[in-house]
Amino acid sequence: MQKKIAIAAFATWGMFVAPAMAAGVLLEAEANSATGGGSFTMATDRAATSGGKALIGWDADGQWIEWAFEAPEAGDYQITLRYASGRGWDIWRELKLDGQVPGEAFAKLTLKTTGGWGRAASEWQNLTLAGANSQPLTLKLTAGKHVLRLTSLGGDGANGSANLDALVLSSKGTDPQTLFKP
Ligand SMILES: [Ca+2]
Repeated sequence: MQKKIAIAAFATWGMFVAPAMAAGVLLEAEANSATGGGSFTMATDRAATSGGKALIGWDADGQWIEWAFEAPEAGDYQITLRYASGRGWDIWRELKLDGQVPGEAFAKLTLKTTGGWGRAASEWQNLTLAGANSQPLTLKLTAGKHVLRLTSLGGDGANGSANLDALVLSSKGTDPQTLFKP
């Protein structure tokens, strides 16, 4: 299931003051807690996947993946998707946190083509979700249990097909790239 990762934890000791702990959560596509609205396949033949596996066949409008996870600490978390799409058009996803769209920008997220389906490492993209002002979108999480769901809204073409490797939630000061497990 989900892995909680503490990148750096410093104990207060003697006269030394602890820096803030940087933290994040790795949600592997293949280690979801539920899926629906279509049929995913777990692939082990794709290049450079986190955990060695990815979910392919995210093809249908309304098809969704959900993760139950625990936030290690309260705070604002950025969201980074590792995905592949060989479609020649924009594809769209909706993000829900605990059953609600947590802000207008999450109602319709636009993902660009990555030029393939992840058979080559270069066909995967690690995309940190950003708003219209190019600033990273953040989820305000309390410490403890949450549920995150991504749903396909199709795309600007025949469908919104994509493959998903993993998703990372990272608190400020944590490089999301360090949380994937290549
Ligand atoms: Ca994976």
